[in-house]
Amino acid sequence: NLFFILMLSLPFGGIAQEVTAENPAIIPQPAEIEWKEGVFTLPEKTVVCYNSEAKASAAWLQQLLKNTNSESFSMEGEDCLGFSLVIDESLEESLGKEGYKLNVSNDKVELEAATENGMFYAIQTLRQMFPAEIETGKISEEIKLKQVAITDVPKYEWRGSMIDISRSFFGPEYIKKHIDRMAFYKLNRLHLHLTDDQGWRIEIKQLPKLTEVGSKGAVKGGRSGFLTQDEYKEIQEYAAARNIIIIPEIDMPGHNYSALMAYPELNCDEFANLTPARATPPELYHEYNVGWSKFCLENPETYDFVATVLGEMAEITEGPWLHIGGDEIEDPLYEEFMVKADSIVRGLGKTTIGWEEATKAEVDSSFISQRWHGEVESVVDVKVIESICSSFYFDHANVEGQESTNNWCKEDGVTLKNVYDFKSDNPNVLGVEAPVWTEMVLSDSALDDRFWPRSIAMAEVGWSKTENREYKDFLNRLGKHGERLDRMKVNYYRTPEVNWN
Ligand code: TNX
Repeated sequence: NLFFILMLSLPFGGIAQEVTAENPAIIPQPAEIEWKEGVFTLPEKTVVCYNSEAKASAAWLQQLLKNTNSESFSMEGEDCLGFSLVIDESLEESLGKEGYKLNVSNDKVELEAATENGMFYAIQTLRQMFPAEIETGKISEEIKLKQVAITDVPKYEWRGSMIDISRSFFGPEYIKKHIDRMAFYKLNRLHLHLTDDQGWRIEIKQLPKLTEVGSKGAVKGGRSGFLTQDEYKEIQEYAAARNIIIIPEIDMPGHNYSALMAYPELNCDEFANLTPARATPPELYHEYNVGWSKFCLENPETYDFVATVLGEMAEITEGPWLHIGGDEIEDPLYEEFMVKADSIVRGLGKTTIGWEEATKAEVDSSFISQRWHGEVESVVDVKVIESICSSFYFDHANVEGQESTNNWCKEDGVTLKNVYDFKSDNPNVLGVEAPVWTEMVLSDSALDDRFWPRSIAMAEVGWSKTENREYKDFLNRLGKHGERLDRMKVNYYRTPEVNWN
């Protein structure tokens, strides 16, 4: 095992010489990392000491140590045996809100950060230094960690992942599993595409038909269902403990047939132009076409509906953002709608995010544009999230010819290298985010295959300095994560480019 050090006793009795194996694979690559010659041997008894700010963080470390041979407990103060955790807000100047320092020396492991979030990441890095067995059970052998000095800060503040739970429903169990995996790779934003033509997936108490009627559909072969507000809040809390903020998307004014089914008065023309609605009575939609359904924008009641939905979403959402979609729709009143919807969101005390088309309208300068094709000439100077489809549309094939993929943006698929090579020259960039649309992703294992390992490449794009990134070196480190991903039960696409361990 690469994580262990082979100890050779010299024949003439005396000092043991350490022959070090390869360094453990840390992903994403830290800003500064210096491996040392020696090791830290985990003692049979450890005392994790922490200052009062780091109390909750100590519990995370404890969770890791319980799978080792060391008997461990934690306490506030400075009587440490092996591990010390310090959270000190004055470190924010050098480490930011998410950075950390991790020092493994001869007799101790020291973790420092300005916030619980930074400390959480220090622990994730440490976790990657332990043998992969730690993911699944107790290791009974003695554990040696390589000595190292790490100072780490992220490149971008936005390192996101998006699940389309509308086309095909993925519930709390999958979402939490995804949050765990994201957190391990220091991803910090989870965008949930909650509504689309095929299904409405979030309970709105004042508009019960949205879920009574609108949640019943899905693409052919996909699951239906919805999140109750309580489930949504629980997911949000689970995510927050792992430094992940949930961004809910209510896609408007198009992509909303499921809402039109529930409340037909939101249509201008009683479904006359809507493809599936030609059936009487109208049926839920199970196909893949986009760009055909929309709210009646002349109708003032449409705005009541929008205000009610966004009002409830703002109430249950802890994060500062609401995503209002805005993609793929033609309407003479489109721009006016986006401006009004943006102001409704701001009135609720949140910041608006929308797909890049929205910036054809004079939205507020606080608006955040999520770029997917990168072709819209924005009329406002706003911050952007890069989700450029040729690099980050993970519904696309991992490799040319992969089954059950629609590769409209890039015929030969979005390869690991396409992801890794992404660079933004946009001065307003907040970071990166990869969506998986689920028109053709019907099972948990298929969704895993689309997310992994491409999300790991994106995590490094989002976290690591450009000058610290090198594709061959990344592939090498990624290969060493194979066993760990197996143990975490991730059904990742085993790209032949990587020598998986
Ligand atoms: C475009 S990207 C869409 C989605 C589809 C996706 C399929 C965007 C804002 N809209 O509605 O699911 O392509 O790749």
